[in-house]
Amino acid sequence: MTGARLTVRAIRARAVEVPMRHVLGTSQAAVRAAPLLLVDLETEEGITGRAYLFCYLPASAPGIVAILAEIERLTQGERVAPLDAWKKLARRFTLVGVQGIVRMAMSAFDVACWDALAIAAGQPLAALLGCAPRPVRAYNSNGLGLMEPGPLADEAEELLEGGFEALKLRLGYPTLAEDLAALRAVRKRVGGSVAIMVDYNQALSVAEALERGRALDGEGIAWLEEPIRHDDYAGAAKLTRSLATPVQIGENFSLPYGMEQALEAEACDLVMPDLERIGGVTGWQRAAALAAARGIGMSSHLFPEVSVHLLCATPTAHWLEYVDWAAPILAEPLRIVDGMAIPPERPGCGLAWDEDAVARYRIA
Ligand code: SMN
Ligand code: MG
Repeated sequence: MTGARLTVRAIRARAVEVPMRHVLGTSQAAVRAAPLLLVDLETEEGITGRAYLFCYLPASAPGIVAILAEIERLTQGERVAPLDAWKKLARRFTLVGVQGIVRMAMSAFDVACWDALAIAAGQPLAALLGCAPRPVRAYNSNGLGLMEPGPLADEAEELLEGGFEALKLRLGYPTLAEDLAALRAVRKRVGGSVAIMVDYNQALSVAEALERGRALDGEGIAWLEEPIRHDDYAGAAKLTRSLATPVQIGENFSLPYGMEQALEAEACDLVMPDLERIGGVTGWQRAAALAAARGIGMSSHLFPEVSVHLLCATPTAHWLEYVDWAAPILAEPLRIVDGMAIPPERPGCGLAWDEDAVARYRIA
């Protein structure tokens, strides 16, 4: 089978809702379970490529499934060729808009295509992209939502298990004083050598972000993530110019074009595209080239299992965001050793479903 040419036969998608070990209490909403859509791309040759999406809401899943059915109709019988498929699908979906859940469905198909190609080549995805798979440094992004400083510090300590040397804290409490109290409680507990990223999830106005950002400048945080509305690039540029702390954005970049606009506007110091919004492996590679041309550090958002391969192939790779949300439904969850994510040596991305767990958490 090695090196075989692959042909699209069918796309299967199943929705699961997986309880999270640590509640993700963001400034916008508390997330207690991960609504995931598991995608299987079956080929005529018998190889199956896999991907999963994070749907944010269980209600998003049926819409994505419907778009995947349309993608199946448009690609059935064609060679598995993700760049060609992206071009064709982007054209077919232009009138509805290559954005939102349309772009998420396209990204899942793209990832599944690359997975199938890597499996057919007998290579881990990183190797297919031209890199030796190697450990990637990761920060633990589970939990650390908005809560009282005491339990927050306890959770921070617990999250260092696995040898993590970096954590992400959600901020955006009603007052700056509460933000500082949360951050200082975590810092005190984990010590000065642990990197702390902070994420506001777009909670602030530009004026508030200037005030809170200046106060945080003295606290030694690794980055200040999404302090304001994600698409206010002029506002973000002002913050980037005014604050000493690196400004991080990117989980809401829509396709490489969105990231290019942000970089043109000098809206950030760092970028962290999200696999399902940037356009899968194909979109990621294009985004990585943009970041490399400007020498901007690029981290991943969610999807650590696939992102670990992509960061191996990213010239300005910075940090992998580790979340364990898919681990309960994976036959072989991503390994973390001494705070590093280890790309599996198995062919493909290494995604395989634990079917018993899928049956347990299935919602559609
Ligand atoms: C986040 C991720 C997924 C859901 C909600 C919030 C967060 C992050 O912004 O960067 O991890
Ligand atoms: Mg974020």
